[in-house]
Amino acid sequence: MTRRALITGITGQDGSYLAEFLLAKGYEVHGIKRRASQFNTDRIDHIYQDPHEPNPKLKLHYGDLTDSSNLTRILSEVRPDEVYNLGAQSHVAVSFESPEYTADVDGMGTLRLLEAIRFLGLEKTTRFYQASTSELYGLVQETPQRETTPFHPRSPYAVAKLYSYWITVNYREAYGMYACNGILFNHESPRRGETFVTRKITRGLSNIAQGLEDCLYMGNIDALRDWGHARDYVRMQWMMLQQDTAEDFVIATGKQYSVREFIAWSARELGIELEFSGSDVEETATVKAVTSDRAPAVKPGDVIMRIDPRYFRPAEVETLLGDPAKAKETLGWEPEITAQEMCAEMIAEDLKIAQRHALLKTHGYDIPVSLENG
Ligand code: NDP
Ligand code: GDR
Repeated sequence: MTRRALITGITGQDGSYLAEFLLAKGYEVHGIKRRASQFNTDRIDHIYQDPHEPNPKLKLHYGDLTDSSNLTRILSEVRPDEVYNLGAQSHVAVSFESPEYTADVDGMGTLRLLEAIRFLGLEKTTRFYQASTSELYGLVQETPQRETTPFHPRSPYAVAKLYSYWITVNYREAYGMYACNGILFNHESPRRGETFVTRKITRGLSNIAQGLEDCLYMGNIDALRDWGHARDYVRMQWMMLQQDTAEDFVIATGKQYSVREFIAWSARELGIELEFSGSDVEETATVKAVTSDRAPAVKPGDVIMRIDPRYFRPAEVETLLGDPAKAKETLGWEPEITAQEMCAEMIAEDLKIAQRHALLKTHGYDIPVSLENG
């Protein structure tokens, strides 16, 4: 029998990798996408199947995590074996600007899905994955962080996700549902949203290398993160739903780097050696040497990174480092892609985009580079 999965957030970074992964395993994949005024399916266009063809394996439904009747209807039509709740307002800084909306989608949205499953009598047959986060640890109580480390969320995003974490545990305990939390540390890829720090850096420096921008403006570059690759992490999301009993798992690499280091790696991938000087809001990164033709627009002495306090957060999560021992011991999961390899892949992709824009510009077609930043 073909297994059926429903993914909320299928148009996002993880949703797109997970959909690819499940299709390759023979699943029929259903995804919830939001109505938008422009196309918003870039990340899944390559796996989209024309609904006019016989038996398409990927089906999209309009919907929203704020709309319980819509969620109930989709669930009753699809009757999935597995639900992956990846949909969220996922930007921590934005959650300080839109706390109520973030609570509605990232907190209440999870409850709406779980209740719809229960209301339809699917609680004994449909397995549920909740996209929990290392942001739950916030002001860290123990290093490295593991499944038993106490939570101390530091943003409206993390507080909303704390509700979702516990409501998932509660439905498991109260109704015997197969429901589990993946407590995922930061994971990135060339498909990462442009305003998360790694993508902002790889995209921004690639643009600078090609003469499309002058300078990258950053927030707290002392922040320390445990970065993995999204492709490795969606594999684990699926593995968590294939066990005999539902449990919660930390998914991380066990290695930690600073945002500053990620900037230096990215620059090096472009053949730019940087020197960091100054401190706090006065810190800058200056080009020391250029060693490849990937960065024709840059020369020694150029200042290509400055600090802009607008990117500081009202409450910061300074350091995160996960301990993935349980995932390794119980499920045999280990990440295959290192943070440095991921950085190289992201630069390669963003450089291609920047080179295309630069080429068009030299031929008189000046496509504005989106300056939205986060
Ligand atoms: P993205 O921001 O790339 O994707 C979020 C997805 O949620 C998009 O498809 C988005 O749709 C959708 N979405 C947003 N609001 C709603 C809504 N109101 N109703 C329905 N769908 C909505 O996130 P990631 O793929 O990086 O992350 C996936 C999940 O994992 C998120 O829940 C995130 O909070 C969590 N997480 C992510 C980590 C990471 O490092 N990436 C780490 C830990 C947890 P649209 O495309 O229309 O905007
Ligand atoms: P995070 O990711 O908040 O950890 O949440 P993000 O990449 O936004 O920030 C990581 C760290 O970098 C610092 N930083 C900046 N961040 C952004 N976005 N822009 C900047 O200019 C900048 N300068 C420094 C941040 O302050 C922070 O310390 C991500 C999201 O995917 C969540 O959905 C997920 O739950 C967590 O990862 C785990």
